[in-house]
Amino acid sequence: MGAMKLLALGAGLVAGLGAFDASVAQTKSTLDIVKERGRLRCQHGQPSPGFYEQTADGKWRGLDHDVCRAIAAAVLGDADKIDVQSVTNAVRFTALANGESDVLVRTTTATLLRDSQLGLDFQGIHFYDGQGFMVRKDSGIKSAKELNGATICVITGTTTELNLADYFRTNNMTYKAFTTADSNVARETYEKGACDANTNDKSSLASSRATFAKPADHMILPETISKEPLGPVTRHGDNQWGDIVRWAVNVMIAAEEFGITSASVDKVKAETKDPEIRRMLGLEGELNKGLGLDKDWAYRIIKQVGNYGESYERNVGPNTPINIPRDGSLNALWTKGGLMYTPPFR
Ligand SMILES: N[C@@H](CCC(=O)N[C@@H](CS)C(=O)NCC(=O)O)C(=O)O
Repeated sequence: MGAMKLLALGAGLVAGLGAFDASVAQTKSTLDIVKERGRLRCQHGQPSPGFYEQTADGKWRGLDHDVCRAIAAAVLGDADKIDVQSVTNAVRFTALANGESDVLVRTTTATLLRDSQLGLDFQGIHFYDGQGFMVRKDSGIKSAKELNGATICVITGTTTELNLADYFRTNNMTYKAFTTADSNVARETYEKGACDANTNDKSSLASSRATFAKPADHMILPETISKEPLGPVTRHGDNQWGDIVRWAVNVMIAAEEFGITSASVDKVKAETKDPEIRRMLGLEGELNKGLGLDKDWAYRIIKQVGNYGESYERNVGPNTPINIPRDGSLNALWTKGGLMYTPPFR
């Protein structure tokens, strides 16, 4: 492709950010496209351990990846039928809006601008996060308020970059930003000591720290400087697909509330008399109809992926290298003082 053509394409991509019209580009529903293709195109970013990462055999796993697995289980009957796209933060929204992926699940924060100006919709929240700072323990820094004049590693095209500016402005402090679109470069630059602090969502900091040669040499400062509600994103205008994605996540959360796991779902399905569980599992009513899915859609999510708590524990919980405690956090179930709450299955 010639340079001019590339330039034109680039300009188109940028322009597309503000003016994308999903109805023009896509006449077929995403559900039909995915079913015909037989694979779900799931967009993650550069690997972020615990959220989306590749194991030695090339398979993807993680809390965010499990959302894609849930959608694939519901729609295609098989949680493994996924093709992963891995692009940088800077182009993630354009790639989704252009139809290159069916859903974006990659530690992405719901914000007003993203929801209303990029041709996208956020489909619920599956991890409540907030931005923080990581420093080397031997720096002696104990609070973000001590970062005046610091050099800070930050990834471009993120809410992180914007919150960083807000925080220092509000606190009348200055900083030098080391910016990069590449999360690996941000991580490595901080680890080799070229930045005094690394800033990101606290979960991402925990995830990065787990990749360091000496994780115990680093600490995450106590301040949380923003709200980062992370959730899956779909194209604006395809409401049924949006419903599928949102309710796939809801099934995982509600299954935990109802005490149903991947191991127990068969027994529950055979024996339960609970009306709401019966509706969720397709034993009564027709809750599947509006989604365009068969009656076993929710059963398959629980059977093949598990409930939210199972996914949390195996991917980011205290028994993993990521080690993000859940008890007492916003990510606990609402019945345990957290924010994980779904509308009723009726
Ligand atoms: N939640 C923020 C920040 C997202 C973020 O920076 N995520 C990290 C997680 S380590 C990242 O960039 N990962 C690599 C990637 O997605 O390419 C946003 O939506 O802008």
